[in-house]
Formats: sequence, C-alpha cells, structure tokens
Amino acid sequence: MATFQQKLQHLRRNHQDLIARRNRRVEHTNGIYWRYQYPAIEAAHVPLEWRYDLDERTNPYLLERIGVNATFNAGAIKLDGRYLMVVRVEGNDRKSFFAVAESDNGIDGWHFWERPIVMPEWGEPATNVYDMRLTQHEDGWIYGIFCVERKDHTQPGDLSAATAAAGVARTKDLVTWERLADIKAESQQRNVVLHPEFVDGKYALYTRPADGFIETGSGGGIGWALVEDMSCAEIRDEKIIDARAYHTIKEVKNGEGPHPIRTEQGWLHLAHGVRNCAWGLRYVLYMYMTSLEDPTRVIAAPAGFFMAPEDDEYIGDVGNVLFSNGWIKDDDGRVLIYYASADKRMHVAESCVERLVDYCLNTPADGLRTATSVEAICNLIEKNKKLK
Ligand code: M1P
Repeated sequence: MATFQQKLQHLRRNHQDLIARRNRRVEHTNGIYWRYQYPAIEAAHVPLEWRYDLDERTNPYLLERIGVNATFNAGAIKLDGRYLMVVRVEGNDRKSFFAVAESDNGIDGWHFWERPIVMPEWGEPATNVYDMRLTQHEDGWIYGIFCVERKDHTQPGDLSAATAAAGVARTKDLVTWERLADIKAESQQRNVVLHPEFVDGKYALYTRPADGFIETGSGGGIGWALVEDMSCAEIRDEKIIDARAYHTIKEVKNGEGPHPIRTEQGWLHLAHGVRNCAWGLRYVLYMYMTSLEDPTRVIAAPAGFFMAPEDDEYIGDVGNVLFSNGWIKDDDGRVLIYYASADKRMHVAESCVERLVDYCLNTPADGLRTATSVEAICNLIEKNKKLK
C-alpha cells in the first residue's frame, strides 16, 4: 500500500506534468484558424491546495475534499507581456467563481495564481457568478462584466426560477477588484460586454436583452447601449445591432463574445449563436464586423458558424456547446481565440487579424433560403471555371 507521502508525490507529479505538457497545433485547417491538440485548461489544472487537505493528520487517506467540476468560459487579456485568462471555475457544488490562469506564450503552460479571485458582493448577494468579459478601457481601468444569478423571489414555488443581471467590477491588476453597481436594465441581461473605446464621450455596451433566465423571448439579439458612468450604469435606449433570425445558427439566442478587436477595416466581433434541435440547444461561434465610424452598423456578416464542436468537444456537461468570451490580439496581429467546449474545459485556437477580416469580408452572407445558398455555390463554381 502506498504511503501518504507516495500518494502525494504521485498527485504532484501528475499535476506538474499536466501543466508542463506542450500543446501541438493541429495542421489540418480550413485556412481560417488552427485548433490545438489538447485543451488549454481543464479541471485538473486547478491547484491541489484548493482541493486537498494536504495534512496527513487530518486527511490520512488523502481524499479530495473540494472537487472541481469544470474550467470554462474564460475572459482573456494580455497584461505586462503575460497571457491571462479569468476562468469560470465550477465546483462539484455547481457554484462558479473566477480564477486567473497565466501562460508565457498564450498556448500552453497555463497555471493558476495562488488563490481564486475574491469578488466583492454588490446588493443582494449572488447565488452564482460567471462568464466574465474583460475590457481594458481607454479610461485606464480593466473592467470585468459578468453574469450575476439570483433566485427569482417572485416565483417562490419554482426552484429553478432565477434572474440574470450584469455585474461590474474594475481592477488594474486582476488581484484587487472594486465592485460597482450591477447594470440597471428593464430586461434580464447576460453576455453584456464593454466596448474598449468611448463613443460620443460615453461608455458603450453590447447587451443581450432577455425576457427570462433561459429564454430570450422578445429579446431580439445583440443590443447596443450608451451609458454615462460605469459606476452606476443603466441601459435605457437599447438598439438591436445583430438580430436573431429564423432558420439560422442564431435563431433562438445569440450573445456577444469578448469585446471586438479594432482593425483598419472595422470592428471584428466574435459571438455565439444558439439554435434548437432534437438533441437540445446547439451553441456555435460566429463572426461579424461593424463600422469604425458607426459601431452599431454591421458591415460584414458571414453566413453560418465560424466554429462548431468537433470530436471530443461535443462531450461534457452541456453537449453540443462551444462558447467564447475571451480572445487576445497580439502586437504582431496573431489572434488567440479562447473557447470552451460543452461547458467543461478551455481550448485555444490561433489565427490572425488579416485572415479573420478576409473571412468576414469575403464569406457570402446568409441569404436565408436554400436557393440563395445554392446560388452562392454556383457563383463560386463559375468564378473558378474562368481560371481554366
Ligand atoms: O450552456 C451553454 C451556455 O448557456 C448560457 O448561454 P446564454 O447566456 O447564451 O444563454 C450561459 O449559461 C453560458 O454560461 C453557457 O455556457
């Protein structure tokens, strides 16, 4: 029988090997982006000190005391040359919290900081917090906007009834966070994202109005609202800029991913679209672009999904789901896309600004009918025939 020390050594070795594991780019590609062989961050990356009582006297069997179920839906930022994700860590108890993981190259070697983020509360304490979008704003602060879930007290008989609001906190270093007021809105709000620049001297928010916690109902898609002050933000005039549409990948719901990237040709957006099928909801990633002069005007909307689950990505807690709320644009134009699969683990995919802009500007838009999809293919065939 292994001794306590042998078991501990084994645990430590496995953990270190996982963190040290090099990730390999999968060369099979559609030319738009490259996936990587292994997930970037899994539950097993979470430090042993968070999960085990490492004292032989109080934990002689070396049992895991606090289990971690998943590490997903991470916001991302490059700060002082370090690639950082603010990961949604979900315990076995179904409560999510935020924790920072760091890598030297943005691809592998991800390791968590010593402690999870201790997020101050605001208002009625939240039951759950998750899916932080990070924005380094031109006002000098780094903002984190995240979903705050509370029990819906208007429906005491329904144990699943909940409300979603957008929580706001700001920081300079991802260690100390100042919690600001939740964003005031008439509808439920999840997937709220802060635009990195002032627009008309105001803060600009991407919103996602919804009638219920799960159902968007009359909420038409990704919205846009200007607010004066982030310390007491209120969504008043909300304009839908990227609407849901019948028989598309965003028929049921959509939501902004990370904040858009400024390019010479326009703002580059990553979002998720949801449709229903016999298997349940299917979440895929899609892209669009908006004008630099008027960020509410969509200038490119390639048809269909940009990324959908593949192979093992289908499997997890919520199958058939890809979700992204973090990406990093490097100084050389490289774009690292951090996405989660099946609400379980984080992955990285690699591309660059030029390819993503080319993809957005030159992929045919959705004609919304079979006939227009066939027409797009025929146009391409004709173009290619002229090359012969
Ligand atoms: O389970 C898939 C996703 O479901 C929700 O997404 P949305 O806000 O679009 O409804 C969120 O709970 C998200 O965290 C989750 O990944």
